[in-house]
Parts: sequence; C-alpha cells; structure tokens
Amino acid sequence: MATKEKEQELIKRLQDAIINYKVAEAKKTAEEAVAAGADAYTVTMEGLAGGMEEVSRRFDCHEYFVPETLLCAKALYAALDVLKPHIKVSEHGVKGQVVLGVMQGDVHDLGKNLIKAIFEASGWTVHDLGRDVPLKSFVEEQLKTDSDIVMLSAMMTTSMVGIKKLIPMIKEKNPKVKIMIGGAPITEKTVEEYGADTTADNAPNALREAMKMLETLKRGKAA
Ligand code: B12
Repeated sequence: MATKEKEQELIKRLQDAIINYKVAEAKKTAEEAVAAGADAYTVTMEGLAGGMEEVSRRFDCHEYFVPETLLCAKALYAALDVLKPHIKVSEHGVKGQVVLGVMQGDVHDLGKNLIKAIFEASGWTVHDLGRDVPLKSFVEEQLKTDSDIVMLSAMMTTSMVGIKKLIPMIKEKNPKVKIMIGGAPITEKTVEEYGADTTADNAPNALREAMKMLETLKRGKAA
C-alpha cells in the first residue's frame, strides 16, 4: 500500500498531467499509482476530477479553448481506463440498477463517466446510454431494464431544459421510478422546478443519494 505522501505526490502529478494535457504522462502516472498500491478511488476523485476543476477554471476564463480542453479530457480518460478496474468503493449499502446518460445536444460526458465508474465499482448495474441522448431513449431503456433510478446529466443550460420535458415522459410510463439530475447548471431550484427527485454535485454524493432513494423504494415495496 502506498504511503499518504506517495499517494499525494501521485495525485498532484496526475492533476498536472491532466491540466497540461500530457496524455502519455497521465496514463503512466495512473499505472504507477496502481503499482504502488495507492487507493484508486481517492486517486480518481482527487487526481482526475481535481485536475479537471482547474481545466474548468481555465476554460471559464478563456485561458483554454476547445482544443486544449479536448486534450485534457483525453488525458483524463487515459488515466481513468487504467484506474477503473482497481476502484473499490467500501459502501456496504443497497445496490440497484440505473439508467444513465447525458441530455440531448450535450457532449460533456466526463462527469457522467466518473459517476459510471463509481457506481459500477460499488456493485450497481449501470445502463449507460452515452451522451447526446434522445429523450425517448431514456424512457425506453428504463422500461426495458426496469431500472430503479434514471440519472440525467446536463452541463449546458440549453441541454438542461430537455429534463423538464423528459421527467413527465418517464413518470407517465412508470410513476415509481426515481429521477436524479446533475451537472454544472443544476441546482436544488432546478430539482423543484422540473419535478426531479434529487441532485448531487459529485459522483460520491450521487452514490449516497442513490442508496437513500433505493432504500425508500424498497421500503415502499415492502409496505
Ligand atoms: C470539458 C468541457 C468541454 C469538453 C467536453 C469533453 C467531454 N468529453 O466531456 C469540450 C471541449 C468537448 C466542450 C465543448 C463545449 N462546451 Co464545454 N466545458 C467543459 C468544462 C471546461 C468542464 C466540464 C467537465 O468535464 N468538468 C469535469 C467533470 C468531472 O465535472 P462535471 O462534468 O461537473 O461532473 C461532476 C458533477 O457535475 C456531477 N454530475 C455530472 N453529471 C451528473 C449527473 C447526475 C445525475 C448527478 C447526480 C451528478 C452529476 O458529478 C460529476 C462527477 O463528480 C466546462 C466548464 C465548467 N465550469 O463546468 C465547460 C462548459 C460546460 N462548456 C460550455 C460550452 C458553452 C461548450 C461548447 C458550446 C463550446 C463551443 N464553443 O463549442 C461546446 C459544447 C458542445 C456540446 N454540444 O455539448 C459551457 C456551458 C455554458 C452553458 N451555460 O450552457 C461551460 C460551462 C463553460 C463556460 N463557462 O462557458 N466542453
């Protein structure tokens, strides 16, 4: 097992590799983290998501544009591919099935893919529809898989509005299904306004929320 100091050093190097879009360096550092026995969950959340936070800041203040940001995403994915099979989440709660996807018109899938990695690592079945997903595909996939929760990701104000239209379409077919929404523009107010069940600001909190919702669903079935 890696010492805390070693883990922190690897996290910092991963952040730097992502921020400076060094794809090969990101992959190599992730491999080193695995070989050193660092905790893949911590390294993913702090190293990868942490690195993207700085990329977001640079994009938001026009220091980075689409080409650089795309390369940062490539570096993140190169590291995530290595770390994903080693992520262990010690949540001993319930496990269920979710349909997950990014709203129509939106290609931002880094957050969605981090959520997928964490949910799968903790034993959930994730039906991943990908990005830029037509509204009806969410409805169809929920019915086909009888999933407990539908998780909708939107990173743009323009794609977020599709959620308002989609929630009644899902609930009409299956009123019991729970809807969790998330992404940069989503707030508690959006949840209320769109009739969703909940939101979360990052992957670990999304997992906690999902476990709470599943407990509620199970209690409902038992009653
Ligand atoms: C990376 C990025 C890109 C990459 C995407 C690469 C990829 N494969 O995802 C590229 C370069 C392709 C891109 C393109 C564009 N982008 Co962009 N992009 C970003 C950026 C910098 C970071 C987003 C990100 O990946 N963050 C890191 C991840 C880990 O965090 P996250 O996505 O927030 O996810 C976490 C949480 O939000 C949450 N979460 C996410 N989804 C869900 C779902 C559920 C159910 C739950 C519970 C939680 C949850 O958990 C996640 C993990 O912890 C943001 C800036 C920002 N401030 O967010 C702009 C941003 C989202 N982009 C923006 C824009 C405008 C664009 C473009 C239109 C730019 C252009 N001129 O072409 C295009 C749009 C293309 C399209 N049609 O979708 C705007 C949107 C503004 C708005 N109001 O709508 C932003 C906010 C930048 C800005 N300030 O202007 N972008």
